[in-house]
Amino acid sequence: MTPAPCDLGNSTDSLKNSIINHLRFTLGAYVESASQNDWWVATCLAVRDRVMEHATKSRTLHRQSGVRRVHYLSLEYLMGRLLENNLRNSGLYDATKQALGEMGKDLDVLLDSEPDMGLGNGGLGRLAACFMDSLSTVNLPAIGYGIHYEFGLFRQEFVNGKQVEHPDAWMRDGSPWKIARPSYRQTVQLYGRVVQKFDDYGHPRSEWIETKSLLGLPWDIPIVGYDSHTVNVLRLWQAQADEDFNFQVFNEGSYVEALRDKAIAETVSKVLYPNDSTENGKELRLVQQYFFVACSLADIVRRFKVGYTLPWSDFPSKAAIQLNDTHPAVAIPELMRILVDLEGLPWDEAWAICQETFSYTNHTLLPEALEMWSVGLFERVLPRHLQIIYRINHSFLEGDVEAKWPGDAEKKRTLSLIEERGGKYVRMANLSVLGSHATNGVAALHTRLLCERLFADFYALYPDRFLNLTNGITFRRWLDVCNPQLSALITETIGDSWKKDAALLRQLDPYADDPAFRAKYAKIKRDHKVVLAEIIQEECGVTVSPDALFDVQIKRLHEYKRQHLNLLNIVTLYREILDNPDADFHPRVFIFGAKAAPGYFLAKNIIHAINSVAAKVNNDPRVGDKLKVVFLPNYRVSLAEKIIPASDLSEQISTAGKEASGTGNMKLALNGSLTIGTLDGANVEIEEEVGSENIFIFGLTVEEVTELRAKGYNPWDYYWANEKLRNTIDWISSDYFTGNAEEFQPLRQSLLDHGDPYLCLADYQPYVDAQARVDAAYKNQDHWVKMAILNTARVGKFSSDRTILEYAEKVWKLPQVVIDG
Ligand code: 9GP
Repeated sequence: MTPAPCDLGNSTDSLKNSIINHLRFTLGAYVESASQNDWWVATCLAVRDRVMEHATKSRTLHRQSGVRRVHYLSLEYLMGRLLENNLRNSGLYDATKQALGEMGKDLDVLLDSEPDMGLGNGGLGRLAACFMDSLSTVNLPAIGYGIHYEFGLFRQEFVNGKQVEHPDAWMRDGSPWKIARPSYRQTVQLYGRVVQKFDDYGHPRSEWIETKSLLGLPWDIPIVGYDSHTVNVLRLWQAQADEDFNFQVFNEGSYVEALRDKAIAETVSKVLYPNDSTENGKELRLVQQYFFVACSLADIVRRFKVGYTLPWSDFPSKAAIQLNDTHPAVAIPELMRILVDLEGLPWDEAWAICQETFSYTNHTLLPEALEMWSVGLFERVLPRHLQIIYRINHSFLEGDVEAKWPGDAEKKRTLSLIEERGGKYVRMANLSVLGSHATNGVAALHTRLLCERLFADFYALYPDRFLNLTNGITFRRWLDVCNPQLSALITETIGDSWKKDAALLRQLDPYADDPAFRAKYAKIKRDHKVVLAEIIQEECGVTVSPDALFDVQIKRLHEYKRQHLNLLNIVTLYREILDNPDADFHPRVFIFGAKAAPGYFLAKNIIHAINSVAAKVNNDPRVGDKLKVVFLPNYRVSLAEKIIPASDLSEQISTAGKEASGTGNMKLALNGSLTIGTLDGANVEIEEEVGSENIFIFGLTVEEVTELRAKGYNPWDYYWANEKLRNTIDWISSDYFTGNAEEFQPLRQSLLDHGDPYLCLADYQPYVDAQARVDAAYKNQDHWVKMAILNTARVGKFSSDRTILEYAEKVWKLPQVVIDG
């Protein structure tokens, strides 16, 4: 029997019906008395119903046509809120707003009540979220795989200016976006030992026995593309015990103990590690990585086997697997284990399949962020995988390395998958490069440094395997959703095709000279600043003027990102204002948003220092409105969406060579915030695009940094040579700001006694000078707005649609598959 079709139309009436039906039948609520949360859930479900149809269609068509799919493996997805994005991408925004309006509900209020899905730390996780959006938008068959963390990135609060962390229970009340898929549950093995068995023909085979097992329950989140009917899914694995209950222990009379194993198993997907540069050495982290990788690979293999009887050599033509950083690198030995131990393939054949299947993106050059696992720990958790890694390593060193550099022990030492100095460690970055057919960096400069420095020997061996794929952002969320007013102005001026082809934004270029357009553009910026001023008042209790220059640094708190360099400039300005109250200085609000890893002591000291300086400056009557400093607590995607459209100046001031790309720099430039930045990461390409006259570049280049270090960098030389700098550092580390001169000694020591590892002192004066250029430029508002417009017009290159299409063409060799409406 064919069921009667349900009304899933896009009209206002049809949406109204769906929302009411969900209120009544899914939530059991009366329309008259439903809570705000009920309305939000019912609205999400009404949208989800319409999207699921396309998700099923996409999956079916991808399966039937047998096309290659990409599987994006990432430990983090920083999705933010989904409702508005889904409404705008699917074209349901206006009808839904009206439907709710007719029922006396304000869509904006509902949108603002959605908790952020913060399953990531920063750039890497947000990039994965942008990529998911683009994959659906450009009609590529894709599945994202990750972990269903019960707690996302911690919620940050400031107590007396210091960071305090709280758990982020983002789905305490459930989430209407996720759908359980119990029929695709997987079992994962861990620990145990390996024995060798022989088959009837005397062929040896390894068996992993006496393991502990864990279940992985998949949750699917549909990913709606813009103006496309492709709906891919993000599949997140939740860890479960394979037996809910230990009956033996229960029968022995211990009810609570009987649930112990269940609780232990569930910790695996409990919480996201809150460090954006890895948590080396933690057993639970390794278990998390293997858990989600094993579930995902089993799922990919299951799909490969369903309906086909293809030879394994066809596997890469059906499945591309992208490793988002080294976090999922254990997928390489896992696929080898599946192919060799479970499927009985010869080693060399399996290895060829692996290399053809995997590709790897490197996101950092920071040595402390390059993952290494102690061999002892690895062997205990994944004994068979360690054996496989040893064998891969042996074939590699005695094969390609020996052939290229015969008898060169030093080359073998640097290229080995095992670090041997100071204990034995598995090098996940080397494993990722070796097990993949393509390794990419995320900005041109970063890729050059990968090839010249981090992976120089691999590059010498396999030059064709390296390529650059500059990062991007989705212009839907980072313009259409977060700045609908600017999006509307652009559409009114050049049409709406830019939403799918961002290069078309260049058509705005001539409008920079049009006074009427400039006035509209400037008004939109000012309106956003008024809104942000209200948020600042509410969150920080500080009154700021929307006519001040809003100077924004929003990103993770890390020494290499140099929030403390920003602070040095602020304190310098503070002194100048006190010394010279009549100086012609345009009022400025310095706005920070940043979380520090809970165990990162110096980063927390910097947050405290900024908050303490802020408290003094903001309450100093001699300063008045000229200078304000605010640190908005709990920086997250939804807060970024409010700050970015209101920003005038974007701080991208990392030490050259340290920021792989950055993506906040792209979001801010797109929204007409001019960059003050070093020649680092994607700043280099932003300058190329917007023109050097529309950006404020300063500081040491990568080459100059290397030269300076080679000469022997001594921060004391800068300290003694520059009185302003000396006064600034001494003032911060006095008792002036907190009443306790000890408070910021860690910061002072890092800048002086510990050698200033990120060269703040070397870049101090060039930075202060660049800030003076900014001040002068801002005074000519007409010209400033022109520069802002040119930033919006010229950053089309940084659309993640472009990035994803490059991955599809150059790495995954993926066809676009258009799904009919
Ligand atoms: O630090 C990089 C950042 O520069 C880049 O934009 C982002 C996305 O590629 O990745 C960050 N790296 C990490 O979060 C950890 O490797």
